[in-house]
Amino acid sequence: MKKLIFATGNEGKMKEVRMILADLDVEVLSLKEAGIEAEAEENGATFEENAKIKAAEIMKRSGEIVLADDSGLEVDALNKEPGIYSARYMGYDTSYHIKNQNLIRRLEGKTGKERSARFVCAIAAAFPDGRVLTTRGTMEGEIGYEERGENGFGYDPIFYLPEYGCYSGELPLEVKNSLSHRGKALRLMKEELRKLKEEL
Ligand code: ITT
Repeated sequence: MKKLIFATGNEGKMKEVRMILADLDVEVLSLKEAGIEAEAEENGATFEENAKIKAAEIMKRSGEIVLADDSGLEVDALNKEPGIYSARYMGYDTSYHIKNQNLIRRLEGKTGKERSARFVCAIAAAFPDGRVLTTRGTMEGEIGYEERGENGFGYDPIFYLPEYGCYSGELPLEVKNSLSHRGKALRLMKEELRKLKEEL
């Protein structure tokens, strides 16, 4: 295995992924770098299904080993919304400031554990011989009362980590990667890839 494609159009994810996979000794290409434009339609019912759909579609088109992530925010008091619809919540083109303010408003009157939430990430790897692997990671926290921090992307500014006394948007990238749903899922996948490395 000399190279792999990470199938995302999300620059925030790509930055995290590059750092986490840096020690795998494999060239990690974004879709853009691989010269692939369109993305697969994410019509699965779970994070894993969507990650598999994305990875398999791009693997078919490129013939390379492809990793994809499907991730999102589950808010317990909102029946795990926005969940697999996190990117689509209130519309793809709606700013995260508006999405974040909306979630804060929907939790008005709730305190402490009633604000519990988690980030979930499923990573799928699709191989040219048809094999597909998936891993999952989560990061537990609470929806905060305001937006804080300039780091990260998406819902990071409202994701409060009680154990650390700060918001995900305030974490430097290395620290977020060491705690995050994506960091956990991707490190598990990295171990799987290491086992297969000689074979591929
Ligand atoms: P790709 O499908 O191209 O990878 P996307 O942004 O559409 O990019 P997803 O379908 O996996 O990705 O949607 C995940 C959404 O969940 C993402 O856009 C954020 O809104 C949110 N999200 C996931 N991980 C996050 C993180 O680490 N920090 C903040 N928000 C996150």
